[in-house]
Amino acid sequence: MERTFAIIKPNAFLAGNAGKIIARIYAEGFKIVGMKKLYLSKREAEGFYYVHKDRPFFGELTDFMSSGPCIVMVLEAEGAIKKWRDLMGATNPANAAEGTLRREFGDSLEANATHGSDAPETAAFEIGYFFSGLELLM
Ligand code: YYY
Ligand code: MG
Repeated sequence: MERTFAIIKPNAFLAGNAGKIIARIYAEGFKIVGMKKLYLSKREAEGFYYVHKDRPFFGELTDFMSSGPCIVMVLEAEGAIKKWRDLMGATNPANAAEGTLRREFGDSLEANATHGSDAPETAAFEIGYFFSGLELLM
């Protein structure tokens, strides 16, 4: 079993789509081993997206991520990292396949509804950024 880290981003949360996304997560066979609602500060969003700090979109991305509540989750499944990225679809909702979450709930490249870790190392960093071991007991 593998774990990945997921976010329901502020645009999806504020549009009332968190419930639909969580239902889809269960329907696809993930186990949600950790989940909480957070309202990130600008500084917390910058820490999370630190890998992108030199990219031109960093300022706007971290403004967006601190513009409303999100839901952060740890998902468990066989091959969870790729499985979750496949379910999310392409980064830009305009390029995301029919049936993916970003296609259905994404509003723009920046406000693309969901986040998912892209590798085991980033999953470990991202899970540890938001969750303590005591929050992930089962
Ligand atoms: O992993 P993923 O979320 O699919 O894309 P990343 O390349 O890691 O970028 C993180 C985040 O930044 C993306 O979900 C939207 C936003 N973004 C942007 O606003 N403009 C870009 N040109 C590229 C990414
Ligand atoms: Mg990424």
